[in-house]
Amino acid sequence: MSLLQTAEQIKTMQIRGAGKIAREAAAALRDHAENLPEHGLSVFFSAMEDAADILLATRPTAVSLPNAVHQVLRGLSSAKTEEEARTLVKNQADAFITSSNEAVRKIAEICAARIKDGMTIMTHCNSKAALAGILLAKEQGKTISVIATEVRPWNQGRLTIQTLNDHEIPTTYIVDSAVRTFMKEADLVIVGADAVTVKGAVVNKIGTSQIALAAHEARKNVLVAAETYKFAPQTILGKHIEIEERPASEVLPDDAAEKLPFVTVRNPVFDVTPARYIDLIVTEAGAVPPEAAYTIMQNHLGFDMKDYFPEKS
Ligand code: RUB
Repeated sequence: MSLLQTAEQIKTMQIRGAGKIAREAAAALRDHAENLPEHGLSVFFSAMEDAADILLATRPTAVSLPNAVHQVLRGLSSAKTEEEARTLVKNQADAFITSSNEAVRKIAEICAARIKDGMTIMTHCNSKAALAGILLAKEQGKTISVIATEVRPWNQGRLTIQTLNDHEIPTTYIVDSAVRTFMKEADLVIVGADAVTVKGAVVNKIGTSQIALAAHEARKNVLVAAETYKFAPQTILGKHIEIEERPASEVLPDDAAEKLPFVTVRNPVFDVTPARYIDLIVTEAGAVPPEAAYTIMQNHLGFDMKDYFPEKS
């Protein structure tokens, strides 16, 4: 698949979920670098910079995307030959993909250790990291059940219930507005993340903050499964995470909307859950309270685009 095809698939959500977006973007940069004709180092640099820009323009919220691009292109400007530059991109992309998959595996172990026999877990959207923990708990022989939400308007919950069903995990499927009603039946909430801010706030699929609020009210723990590359270092300097707003037609078809001239449909697809409604963020480096977000950023992430494109400061 070409880089443009990958970008299009991210934009149209055929490739979705923050971790997968990051891994596919890394692979796209690697393949793009491999396939670029030899035209000299500066042409290679600017072609890779354009490629990064195309990927970064696809969806604005998941910081796994800029963090992956950053990790794949880090140090590129110091390459002395085109061959060296190409090899660097390939090695860093492969390393990112391997460590990303390994991170999900480690997160699964930590989450599974917190899932006790007999527990019911509520989850939202379709997070590979969150699901990995649930699947591992089942693999470990624990008797568990899940409450999974529908996730309007894209119905990512269907993907989640398919996976849970494939693993023979008893699952209750509910509409998003039923989470408070069902919270009393849950023992634990596990969700994924698209971004974690320096203050430990978690940006995830719209509706996550309501679930966290209902969990807080019912005194149920909320775990967020988030690889370290979901942490957003740009928030240290006060930059906000942009919340993607998708087309109104995803919520109400155009022909219905046309008949309702006084109605405006809004479709933000992520929301922000403040740190005080989150008990633990489970990363591959360990489970940490949300207040430790800065430490995770310091120890696990570089900081700025200018590291690899100095002129772009
Ligand atoms: C997906 C979503 C997921 C996170 C984490 O939103 O909000 O919870 O991306 O997923 P969308 P993962 O469907 O709009 O991309 O744990 O797989 O990275």
